[in-house]
Amino acid sequence: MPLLQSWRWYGPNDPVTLQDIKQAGASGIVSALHHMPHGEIWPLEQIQERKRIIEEAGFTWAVVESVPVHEAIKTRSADCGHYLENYRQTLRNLAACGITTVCYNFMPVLDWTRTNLAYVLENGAKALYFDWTDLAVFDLFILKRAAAAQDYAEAVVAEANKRAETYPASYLKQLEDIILMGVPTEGSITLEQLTASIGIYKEIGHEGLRENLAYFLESIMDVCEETDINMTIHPDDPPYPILGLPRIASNKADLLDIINRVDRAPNGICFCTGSLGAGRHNNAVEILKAVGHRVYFAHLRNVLKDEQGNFFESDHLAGDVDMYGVMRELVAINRKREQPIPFRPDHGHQMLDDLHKVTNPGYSAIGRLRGLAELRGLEMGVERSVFAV
Ligand code: DNO
Repeated sequence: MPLLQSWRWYGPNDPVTLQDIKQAGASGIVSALHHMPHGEIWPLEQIQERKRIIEEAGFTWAVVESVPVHEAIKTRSADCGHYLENYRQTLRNLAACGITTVCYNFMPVLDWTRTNLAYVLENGAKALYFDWTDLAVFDLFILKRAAAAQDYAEAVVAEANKRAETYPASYLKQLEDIILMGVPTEGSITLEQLTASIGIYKEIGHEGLRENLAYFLESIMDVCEETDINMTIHPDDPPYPILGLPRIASNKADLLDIINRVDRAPNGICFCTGSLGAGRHNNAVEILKAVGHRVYFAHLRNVLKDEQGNFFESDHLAGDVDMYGVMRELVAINRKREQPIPFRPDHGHQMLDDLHKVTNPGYSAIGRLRGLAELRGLEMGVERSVFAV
């Protein structure tokens, strides 16, 4: 039984159509009701309708990515109980439709963060890029967070000072928009909201956030067990605290803490090689070996870091992540499963014809098609050579 080759589809408004995905050769769809405001119950009829569209096109809806966790739950504020009940009901509604793998993250306020969405590679394709100095420019000169300078190396602060003087206003505005951007179609936040949240999370702290995650998981595990839902937490991207916000899913120790603190089978992991790979001390293969028994979903992509830890998203098979090693381990884990583990080529370069199109950052068709093709070939090679199938 091979891994389930999957593809993220943002729904009927996605410029990449289900027919495009057919041509790319995926068979599982990763989708969400992105139009639903965070925290609201996903109505059964809307889930059924999305499922119908996906299945009529010949796919299975393999994973929901994501059912977002409302900030009231992450911060365990007064209305946390209300949002937990909503979350449980959304899970029940998904399970009633037979969708039982759910991805989520517990990153405070911001989801994944980049500083450049169109970093031009030598071959002319465009990639997503993260630069600590540009983050510092945002932090020091746009957000103007108190004592932000303490969080960066001196050389980074010095360079950020220089850049802030030379960057045109339009570039600074673009940087602001990129950092404040959430998931496309789910909306951005404002500088004021970000500043207020940073204050709240300062009180909560690292250990407090870990406890809030455990509380969330404890609150939903009964429903998961009753309905056969597996939850998969997405690692922090990048895997570091940023802008003074705590991060608790950044490395092997964090992931082990998450699965051991609430030691129940549905408490699983979305193994994202690109997010983890951006961490200086993270070895993706070693992490997969440690937590593989709880991996129910995988995002496969690669990154290339420089000495400062800045990184761009490189070709799927070429970068700091040993993709061969990851695939070998993933195939070994999958061979012991009753259901295939879905994986998707996570992000791809904007390339060829897509350079002339407006696409969701990271989610244009051709770059992901290339990634999927490479990963599919790698999987077959591993299967045939290592496991002699
Ligand atoms: C970025 C994605 C993330 C991911 C969420 C999961 O491309 O991998 O936005 O969907 O963090 O909740």
